[in-house]
Amino acid sequence: MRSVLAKLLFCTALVLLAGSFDALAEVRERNLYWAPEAATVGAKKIDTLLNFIFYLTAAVFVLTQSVYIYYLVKYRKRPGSKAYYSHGNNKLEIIWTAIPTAIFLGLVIYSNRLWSELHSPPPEGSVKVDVVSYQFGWDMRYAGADGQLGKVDVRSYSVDNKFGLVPDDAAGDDDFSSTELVIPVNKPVHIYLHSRDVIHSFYVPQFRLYQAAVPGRTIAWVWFEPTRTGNFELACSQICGSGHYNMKAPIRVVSQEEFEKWQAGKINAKAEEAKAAAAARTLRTSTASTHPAGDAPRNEESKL
Ligand SMILES: [Cu+2]
Repeated sequence: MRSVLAKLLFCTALVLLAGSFDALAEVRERNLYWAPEAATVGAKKIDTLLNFIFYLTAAVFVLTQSVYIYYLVKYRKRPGSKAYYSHGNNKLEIIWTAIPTAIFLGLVIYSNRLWSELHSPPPEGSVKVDVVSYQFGWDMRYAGADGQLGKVDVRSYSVDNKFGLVPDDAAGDDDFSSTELVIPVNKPVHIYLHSRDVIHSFYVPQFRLYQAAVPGRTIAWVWFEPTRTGNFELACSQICGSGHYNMKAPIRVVSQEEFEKWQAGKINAKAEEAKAAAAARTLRTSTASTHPAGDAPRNEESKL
């Protein structure tokens, strides 16, 4: 008994300790014993369904158990009382079969409609983000000034090409990257999910979103619309190796103005970077043409 108590105390301490490290994401101060507060349009719809099922099940549980306990006490064994043999009641049987059937059918139809709504094509004008998972982190890629994400191919992945951009596609030249997922509020966000190595999973509890990232595939059906600004955490929820516990990235849902400001800053930085790279290339070419042999001083030395 004492060892069970010690184990329970140890587990509670662990949970409390894990909770206190929650520095990046939204800190939960209320609603601690329920799901975290929903933060997307789809999440709210999922909650409506989940809450309905929960309260219905709870009501049925309380009702059936109360009736059970009542009859258990009422017809307990007492001296002189005789057992009564019942052979059932067809009318009652039909009623208590028909009601659950109708409820289950309703739930099937409603949840199927919700599923297809959440998996419908993303609306026009969604913010497109390429999210690449790897052991053990996340890289995000956004379209540059042209508003177009460059094409990617799994065969193009390399140390210098972490998104697997296809070199011939000019649309990818101005794409910029980020290690945090910054998105505007009240606007649909379309995720293109990739993995560079093993299976990972895109999981945001407040978005009620869980989608595996499979190497070699582009998962293009994930989209959502954030309903409130705040800091959240993108955490991998597929055990993917020794560093899995720490595979996370910050998510910032910001106002449209703040998003545009951040985007403009990133686009400018990318343009500056491209300019510096072009200047370095020109310098290299001119140096090479001045010293066609490539390594002039040593050549002169060897002549001596
Ligand atoms: Cu992972």
